[in-house]
Amino acid sequence: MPDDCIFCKIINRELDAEIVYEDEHAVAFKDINPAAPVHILVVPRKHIPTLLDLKKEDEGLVGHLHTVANEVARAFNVDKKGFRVVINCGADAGQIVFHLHLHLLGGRPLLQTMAKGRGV
Ligand code: DGP
Repeated sequence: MPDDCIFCKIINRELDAEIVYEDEHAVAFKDINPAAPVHILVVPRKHIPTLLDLKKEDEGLVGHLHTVANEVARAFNVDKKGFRVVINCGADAGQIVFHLHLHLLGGRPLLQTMAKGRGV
C-alpha cells in the first residue's frame, strides 16, 4: 500500500469515512463530495491504482465489486428507479484518487450524458 493513498487509509481505518458495506475483498463508503443523493464508492481492499492496472487475476475481484454495487444499490433503495456505476480512469476522466473505485450514483434522475459535470 502506498503511504499516501486515501482509500487505503479509509480501508485500514486510519481515516474516517461512512462505511456502508465491507467484506474480505471490498469496502463501500459514502463519497465525501456527493454528486447525487446516493453516492457510494465501492473499492477493492487490494490497492490497484487504475483500470489500466488490472491483471487477469483481478477479473474475479472486479466482478465482485459489481456484485457489491448491486447489494448496496438495493440497500439504499435505488434498485427500482435505477442508478449509474462509473469508473474514472486517468486525467481526462477526472480521476483524482488513484485506487480503483466504482462510483454508485442514484436517488435522482441522471439524465446527463456520461460527461463529468459532477456527474462523476
Ligand atoms: P475520482 O477519482 O474522480 O473517480 O473520484 C474520487 C472520489 O473520491 C471523489 O468523488 C471524491 C471522493 N473522495 C476523495 N477523498 C475522499 C475522502 O477522504 N473520503 C471520502 N469518503 N471520499 C473521498
